[in-house]
Amino acid sequence: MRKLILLAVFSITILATHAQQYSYPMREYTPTAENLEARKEFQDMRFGMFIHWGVYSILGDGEWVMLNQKIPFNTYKRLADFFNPLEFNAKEWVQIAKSAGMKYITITSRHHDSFSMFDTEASDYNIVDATPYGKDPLKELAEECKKEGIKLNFYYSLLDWARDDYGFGKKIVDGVPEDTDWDSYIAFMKAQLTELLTNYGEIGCIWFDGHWDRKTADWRYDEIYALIHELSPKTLIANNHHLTPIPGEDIQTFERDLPGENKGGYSHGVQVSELPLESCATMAKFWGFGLNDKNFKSTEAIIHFLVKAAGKNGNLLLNVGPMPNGKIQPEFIETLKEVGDWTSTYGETVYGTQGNLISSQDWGTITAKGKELFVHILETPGLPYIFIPEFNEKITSAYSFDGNVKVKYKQVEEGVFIFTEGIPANSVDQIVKLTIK
Ligand code: FHN
Repeated sequence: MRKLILLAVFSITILATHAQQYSYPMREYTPTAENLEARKEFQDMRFGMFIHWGVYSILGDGEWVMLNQKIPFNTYKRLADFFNPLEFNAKEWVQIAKSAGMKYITITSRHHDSFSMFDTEASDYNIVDATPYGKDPLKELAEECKKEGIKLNFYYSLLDWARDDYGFGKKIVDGVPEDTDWDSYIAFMKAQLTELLTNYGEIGCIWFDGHWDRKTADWRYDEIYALIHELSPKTLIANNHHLTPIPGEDIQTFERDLPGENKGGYSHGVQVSELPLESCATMAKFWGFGLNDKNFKSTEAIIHFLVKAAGKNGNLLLNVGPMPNGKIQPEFIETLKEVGDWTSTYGETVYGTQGNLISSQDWGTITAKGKELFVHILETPGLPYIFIPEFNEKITSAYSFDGNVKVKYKQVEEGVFIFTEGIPANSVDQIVKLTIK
């Protein structure tokens, strides 16, 4: 009996954790026509570059180094004195992203360590005022992105490990951290967001992170989201809070996971919404530069992630953590070049496509553009065919991706068999083009 009661309590706790949502009133949100248009553009892009860059890169131990190595902020903040990324070249970064087939860049404007990577009046702890570098790399990046037709988005941390008005670690009472000036912190964020949305041209998205540090706080999203949508109606709002979206948001994020999955452990009980979806992932272990981080993902793994995300109607935001000198490490450049070789040939099977045609299959997934379907065979099944379950559309033709080989198929009530014999070998992704009626 005792066991049963414990089990019941445990299950209720789990359910309660799963069901945890933002519990403060939010204004009703009706996106404008231009916002809806921007969402569509965002979805069509499918592939973006995430950039985690800050003073932490100097220590080469990821972006959480201050907390992980228990470095007091007063010591940590001196890193700014040696941050002089003279080799930063926005042109180079944008070319790396572009030639990988990435269509947008999302860069950390301020991470949890409180350091602003842009010229801001709201805090002295920023790259222009506190470093020997003394320049604003986001300005350069914004100009270069505009020139090259790459959308620029800003990551913005809600969590701040250093500011008194945030009061990291303080208890939350009635939505507010004890003994802090929460109003001042909210005003600070609004001031920075206003700068980010007025000084850098058109910004595709503000990508919030850190909510999970204070699940019961009143983040005043009603005010913050309204400010963003008023200042720039086209700018989309994403919040990596690991919850089902809150009214006012335009994108749903999934960290180290595909939509609807929870392999990364951040998406417990999260419902997949109707909003544009985006999965973010690292190329090694850390987001910020890791000198000894050799857990590199293979080119194939990255392509599979991109294809599977598209198959679930989502984007992939793939991260690089540039080095303290401003360069992207050669291992990442090499892999991204290989990814670019793939996207330059097969990109049309992910950009501007629709997903969610079938449930996840061991062999791969399907993406679609109108009446044209791309069957991505990512794992060869060891059988002369793959089976697409619950597929009732009438197929009128089936060809290998290059159009040279007619592919055999058989439609039955339960789905369709695609016979793989004769399809050109491709160890990464064998693509079959189906046309449906
Ligand atoms: O703590 C951050 C982490 O440093 C990184 O920025 C990732 C990116 O999704 N988000 C947080 C963890 O959820």
